[in-house]
Amino acid sequence: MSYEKTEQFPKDFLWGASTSAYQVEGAWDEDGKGPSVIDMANVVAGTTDIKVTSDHYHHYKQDVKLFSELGLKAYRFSIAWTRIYPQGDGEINMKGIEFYNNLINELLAYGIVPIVTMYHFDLPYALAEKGGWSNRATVNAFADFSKTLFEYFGDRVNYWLTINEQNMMILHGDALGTSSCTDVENPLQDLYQQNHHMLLAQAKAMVLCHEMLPAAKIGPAPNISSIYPASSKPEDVLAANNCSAIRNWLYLDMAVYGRYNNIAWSFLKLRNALPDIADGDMAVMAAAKPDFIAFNYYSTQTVAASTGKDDKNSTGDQQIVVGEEGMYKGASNPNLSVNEFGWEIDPVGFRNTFREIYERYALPLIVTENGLGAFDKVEQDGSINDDYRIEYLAQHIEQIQLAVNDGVEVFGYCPWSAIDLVSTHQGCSKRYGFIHVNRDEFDLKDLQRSKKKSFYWYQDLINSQGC
Ligand code: BGP
Repeated sequence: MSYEKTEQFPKDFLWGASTSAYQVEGAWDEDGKGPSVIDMANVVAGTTDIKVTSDHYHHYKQDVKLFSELGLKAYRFSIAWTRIYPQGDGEINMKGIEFYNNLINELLAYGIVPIVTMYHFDLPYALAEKGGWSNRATVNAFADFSKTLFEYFGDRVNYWLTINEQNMMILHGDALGTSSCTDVENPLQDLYQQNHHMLLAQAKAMVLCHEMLPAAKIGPAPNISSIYPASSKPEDVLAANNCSAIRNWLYLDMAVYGRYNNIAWSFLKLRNALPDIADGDMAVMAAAKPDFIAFNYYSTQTVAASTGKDDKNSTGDQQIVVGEEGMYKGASNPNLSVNEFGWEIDPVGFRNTFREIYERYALPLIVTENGLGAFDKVEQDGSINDDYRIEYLAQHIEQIQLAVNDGVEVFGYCPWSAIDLVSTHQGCSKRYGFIHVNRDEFDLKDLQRSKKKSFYWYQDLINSQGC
């Protein structure tokens, strides 16, 4: 469907940008912060650790000032659970509360709306040592943590995201450093038990949020991609349907409708991997109602019919499909180009993804990640001409506008990332930001901030309301 005249973005559209705590803050053990699973994970050879990252913890005032210059209407960031509860539960670390109070106040002083992710991969290590998400006690620890966030920040934060990319943590835990408990008898069952506990924790947080903060809005934040069949063979189409269920709808069907997706459930049953569901769990899931759906999108994915055991080939990358025997296997899409890291680029697929989510759930949507990782080059005069990033973002924003014309309710766009930070497993040379941070993989240099070409481009775009 093409339109002769496209509708404008809504006036109050939240033009934003994103980061996450462990990737941007640094100060990994300062002011009482406890270690998270990410802090304790092995660093990928040849890449930096995450002790300093972009040192946003000490530069937040300067960074927020730059965000304001950029024209951001919203800033999506995460709260490090271990700054608030160094051990995951127990005593609150008031220094952690102070940091986020300061950050939120700074944002509000510039008129920037804070959008807070409660948990972005960084489970407290102390909880992981007690079984992590396999242990039901973590559900209550998360619910208590969420209550504390609502108590301390709920007077100023109106947008809450529960868990970042729960689906990627389940499907790509190795790549993200979030896997745990692999030495159990039935690893797949354990994985989906963890998944069940996270879904329950999310549901409890949504219920609490609505009880405690009637004016606030809360939603899940999975990574959602339209899944294409590798060909029009019915078996490939079926495989795409399987993959959508296991990768996408399992998470959103539970968040929105409070029920397990039937295809995902049948898959788990077949594999003897059904989670134990305690009395009352499904009632909590059913009572929890998100106000919106946030989703991260980098590309679509393509799959073909399964050909057996070898389907499950992990590439150690969260954007590449890991196959499931009997269900689907990853395939490349010859119609798409790829970025420097092999991620396919599919702006039209973005529009498809919007349509699919909205048709299925009819809830307002916000994009909480989308962007291009690249090796940026600083020129002699200090400029960074990231035209490739501008092109990527422009093509994707055009498709959001078309989705809006298709009748999809979209209220915000927060590309990844506001400022350069450390990638999930590829160090800090893979950059995403509008703002450059002067450091290398192993040389912290002066961490000076500078504006890339994309900074000025996004500034203009926000000024002209996306035109
Ligand atoms: C998402 C994560 C982010 C971010 C992004 C880019 O999966 O939510 O934390 O890192 O992917 O991925 P990467 O850093 O691997 O390039």
